[in-house]
Amino acid sequence: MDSLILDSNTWLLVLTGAGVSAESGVPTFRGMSGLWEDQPVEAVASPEGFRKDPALVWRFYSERRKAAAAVHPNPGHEALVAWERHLGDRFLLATQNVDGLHTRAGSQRVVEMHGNLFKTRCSHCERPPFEDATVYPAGAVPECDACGKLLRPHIVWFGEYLDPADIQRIEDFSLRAATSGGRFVFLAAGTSGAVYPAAGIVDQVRKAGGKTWLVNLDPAENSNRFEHRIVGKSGEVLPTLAKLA
Ligand code: BJW
Ligand code: ZN
Repeated sequence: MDSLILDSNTWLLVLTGAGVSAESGVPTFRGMSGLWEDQPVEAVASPEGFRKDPALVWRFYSERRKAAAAVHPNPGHEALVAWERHLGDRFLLATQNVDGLHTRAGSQRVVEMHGNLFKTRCSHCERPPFEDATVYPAGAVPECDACGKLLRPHIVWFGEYLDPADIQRIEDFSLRAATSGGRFVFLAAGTSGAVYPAAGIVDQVRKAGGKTWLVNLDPAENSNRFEHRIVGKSGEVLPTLAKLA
């Protein structure tokens, strides 16, 4: 297996997906065949789904809050913490995962591109997102203290824009990495490469002259765009992949 050298010249951007949390016991989207209770995930993870049946959407997210609160980070999460300690500001972790496990493991330089399961925001007013681990009872839909309209999970659903500040952070890091005179490396782990804009980062990094690595259990939809591909579980591969120099 090739080794990933992380030395004082290296800038590392990591992208993680649901596969990285799989060994903690969080089901992946592909693993669920894109279904929840026999309906497509889009029915409960889209603005249309929320407009149609907000109680159903809150039941989906309440169940996932409960499940995510009961699991723990795995060796894959821990390896990323060690890499970050070694590289400091030359490290950035962009995650599509909303379970908060990277932060719980100790990662600090994290961009949660698709939001966070343990945050809620108003569907209507400008009240900022707030911490909320409440598991709402079936049928309940919480309302905003400020405007009385419906609260919603702080999640980026299909067809919604990612927070421009999050995109900017990834782009700024990539620009600094590419112009640093050092070695720019991108590693994606546990992601099917099917959802954009995350699945397109590999192309941007290659254009900027970066090296690209993929660690995934199955072939990803964008596999052939990576130079180095390692098939395996992130909790087994990541802890031994890097040589910290
Ligand atoms: C292991 C493992 C182990 C298992 N170790 N590996 C460009 C082209 C085409 C379409 C678009 C485009 N740009 C935007 C779009 C539209 C859309 C999109 O991408 N659609 C595609 C389906 C084609 N994107 C959007 O709507 C995004 N918004 C946007 O771009 O706004 C502007 C815009 C709007 C409309 C049109 C055009 C532009 C928003 C995307 C938000 C995604 N949200 C979700 C659901 C909500 C979160 C939640 O409730 O949790 O986020 S979708 C779902 O997929 C979730 C995930 O974060 C995301 C990615 O999934 P991920 O992480 O890759 O998981 P899986 O399950 O798919 O794969 C797991 C992988 O791990 C597998 O490969 C396994 O093999 C592997 N694995 N165990 C290592 N132990
Ligand atoms: Zn409000």
